[in-house]
Amino acid sequence: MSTYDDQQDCPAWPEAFAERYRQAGYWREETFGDVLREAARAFAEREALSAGEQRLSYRQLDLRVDQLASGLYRLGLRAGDNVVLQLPNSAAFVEVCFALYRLGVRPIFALPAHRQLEIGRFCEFAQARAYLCADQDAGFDYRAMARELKASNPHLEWVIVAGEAEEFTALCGLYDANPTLVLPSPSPEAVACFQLSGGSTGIPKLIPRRHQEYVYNLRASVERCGFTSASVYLVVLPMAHNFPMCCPGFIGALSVGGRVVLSTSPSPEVCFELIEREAVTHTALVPPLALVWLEAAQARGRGVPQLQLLQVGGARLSFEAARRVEPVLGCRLQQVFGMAEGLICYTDPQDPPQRVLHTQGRPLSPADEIRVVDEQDQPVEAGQVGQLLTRGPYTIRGYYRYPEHNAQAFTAEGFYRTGDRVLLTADGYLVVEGRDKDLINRGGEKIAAEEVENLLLSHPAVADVALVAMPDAFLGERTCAFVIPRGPAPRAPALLRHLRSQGLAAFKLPDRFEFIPAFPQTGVGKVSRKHLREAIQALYFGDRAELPEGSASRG
Ligand code: OOB
Repeated sequence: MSTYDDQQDCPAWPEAFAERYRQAGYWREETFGDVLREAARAFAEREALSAGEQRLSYRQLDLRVDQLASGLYRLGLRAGDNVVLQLPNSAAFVEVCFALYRLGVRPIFALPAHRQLEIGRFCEFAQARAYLCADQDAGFDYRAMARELKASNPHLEWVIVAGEAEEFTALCGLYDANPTLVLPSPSPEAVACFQLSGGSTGIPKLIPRRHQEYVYNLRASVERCGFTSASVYLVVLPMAHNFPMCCPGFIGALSVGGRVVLSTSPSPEVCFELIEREAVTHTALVPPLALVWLEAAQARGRGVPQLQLLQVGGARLSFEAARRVEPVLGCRLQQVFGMAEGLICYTDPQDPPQRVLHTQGRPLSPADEIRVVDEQDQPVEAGQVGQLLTRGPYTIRGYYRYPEHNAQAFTAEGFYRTGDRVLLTADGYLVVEGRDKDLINRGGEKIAAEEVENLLLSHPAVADVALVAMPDAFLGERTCAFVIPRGPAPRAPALLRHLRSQGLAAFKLPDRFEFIPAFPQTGVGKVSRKHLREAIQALYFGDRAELPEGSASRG
């Protein structure tokens, strides 16, 4: 029963590990489709979801999911097909997500901010048969993008649109009134979906998450975070992301009969009102949003005491901000250090303040294996900072269709090289100290330096470029592109136009450009990103002496 039929594309756990995880009761014969079905049986008439005016009971949600699964099957989608899903936070997202889970059709969870370049790559790389999007959102028309995608991706058979579909397939027309088809359920071992890796080198790194391990991630998170049928979870972050989806997120709340409330905006004005009106008990934010909420609560002289637990993760939360959460917002703080590849660490709601404020939590599962190592993969001394390697019952063993990268990203023993620099405390908590990977964490949004560099290099006036992080009080990090011009320095707006015209998501556009004649080098002649980071840091703190002439910022 442990045959992974897609092992070639999606490396899975060796049988000895799979057996261990099953024996321990971590992996059960359960899919996401079953999770909703079970909740719908137990909590039929309770409210499952509220999105604006729309309210759905568990029974209604479960039925709509079946109706949609039936319609998607009728359309021609089959188990094992890949589709790119790009919807804003909405009831439609929840229904599509579970309908695909029930069918065994595998969504690639794109973010609403992704544009032509990213979506095109996902479609092409995964040979997606369908692209599911909104008509428009936040001033962007996804149908216009879909037209170009369709023209350049021969595998893309359907564009399914929530809202005004124009020439495409309307999502609302796919709900079969009488879903009589008995659809085959996917195996619990099958890939449920693809999460996205923060980094991308041009080839998207898709993270295959399988039903039983991801459901384990979900159920264990529910337990650790104390979600019950009385919990009310507010979705603020894009719901396609692992954090608000399964840690424990909206699916966690639904799995135990809780209520899910969707917000149309992450702003404190909108969210505070929802928290008060809907008696929200749990939500999840990235650090910059937590800062905005703190400022707003302070200004109005009132927190949101209905909230029992505020989860903050995705990037490092400063001690100063962490310290203010409880007194200013009136709720408990939980730090969450996680990654779409698997490992999730939480501080415990019951932990003493020192742990909650100073650490990023301890691993979710007793079977999570943690190693903190030096450059030679040797364990560092206890309490020292090193690179974090991890292996466990819900951490992937490889990316989708990427064997050459997997050989570097995982050790021979199957440990994932997280690229994070951490310290492990004597009581098993992790403190995130920094990062080794060439990835910039812009307030929780991850940007692979190489991806942006490659696009800038294709501009005729750019001879060479290095993208580095510069410190930022609000986002933690912003991006600075150091450019060696070919001839006279180009202007920053021209470079930004060049990036936009290639369809790059806006959050990846450099915040600042610096034009320099040459890069500082390391001992072996490589570009010293460390020196560049130091140079921009010096500028940031007002010391211009170290920087060469000629700079311009995105403004
Ligand atoms: C979450 O997932 P990803 O895949 O978007 O990003 C993972 C990376 C980590 O490797 C680390 O570099 C950084 O984001 N990170 C943190 C952090 N949480 C994530 N760095 C410092 N402190 C933290 N608390 O970001 C994610 C997935 C599930 C739950 C929460 C976050």
